Amino acid sequence: MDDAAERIFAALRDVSQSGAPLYLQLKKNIEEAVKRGLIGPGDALPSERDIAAEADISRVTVRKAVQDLVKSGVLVQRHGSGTFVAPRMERVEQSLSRLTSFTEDMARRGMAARSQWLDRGIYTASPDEMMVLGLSASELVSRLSRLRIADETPLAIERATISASVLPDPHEVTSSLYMALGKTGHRPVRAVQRISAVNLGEAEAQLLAVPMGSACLQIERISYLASGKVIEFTKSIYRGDAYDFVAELRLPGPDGQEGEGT
Ligand code: 16G
Repeated sequence: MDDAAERIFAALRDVSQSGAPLYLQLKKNIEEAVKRGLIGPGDALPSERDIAAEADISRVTVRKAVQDLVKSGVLVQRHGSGTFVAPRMERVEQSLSRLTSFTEDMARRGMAARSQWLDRGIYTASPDEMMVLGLSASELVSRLSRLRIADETPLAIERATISASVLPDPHEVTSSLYMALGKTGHRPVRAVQRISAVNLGEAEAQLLAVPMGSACLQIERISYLASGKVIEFTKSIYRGDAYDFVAELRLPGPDGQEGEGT
C-alpha cells in the first residue's frame, strides 16, 4: 500500500464513532485529511472497495461521500485512472489600481474567459440599488448574474446591476459587460471597491467548486462615468484560494491626502 493510501486509511479510522450519517463522517474525514495536508494535490484516493473494507462501511456509502467531494471540488475523477485530490489553483494576482474587466484580465493572462448565466433580466430596483444608482422607486434595472470561469475553472460569482435606462436589454451583454457598455459610451472610468471576507454557503460553494465554508472575498464595486454618474453596482464573490488583490501604497504628501509624486 502506498503512503497516501495509508494516510487516508489512518484518517478513516474514526468513521462510525459519532451519530452522524456514515457518508457525512467519511466525507468530513477525507476533507480533514486534505486540509491537514495528510494527502495533497494529485494524490490518488484508494479504490472504493479498499476504503469500504478499511472503514467497514458499504461501497454505496463510500461512493456517495466521494461524489459529494467531487462536486465540491475537493476531489477530481479521471476516467479510467481513478479519484485524486484536486490540483491546487494557480493564484491570480489582480491589481487594485486598474479598472479592468474580467474578460480583459483573463485575456491578459492568456486564459479563456467564459460565463455561465445565473440570471439576466429586468427588475424593479431594490432599495440598495435605488440608493447606489440614484434611481427612483419606479425605475427599472438590468440585473446580470454570472459565474465567471477561466480555463474551465470557476473563479467568481458576479451580480451586476445597471440602470435599465442605460442597458434596456440585458441580453445585449454576451461575453463582456464592459464591452457592451463601451458600445453605447457608458464604460466606467473610475470605481470604488469594498472587499471583505466571507465563508461560502452551500449553493455558492457548489458553483465555485470549493468546499462549503471556504474563505472567499466579497467585493462590491461601484463604478462611475466621467460625468460622476454611477453606472455599475456589482456584488461579487471571489474564490479566496484563487485570488490575491494587490495594491500599491505610497507615503502621504504633506497635506496628508495625496501620495508622494502624484
Ligand atoms: C470585473 C468587475 C466587475 C465587472 C466585470 C466586467 C471586480 C471585482 N469586478 O470582474 O465589477 O462587472 O469585471 O467584466 O473586479 P466583463 O466585461 O468581462 O463582463
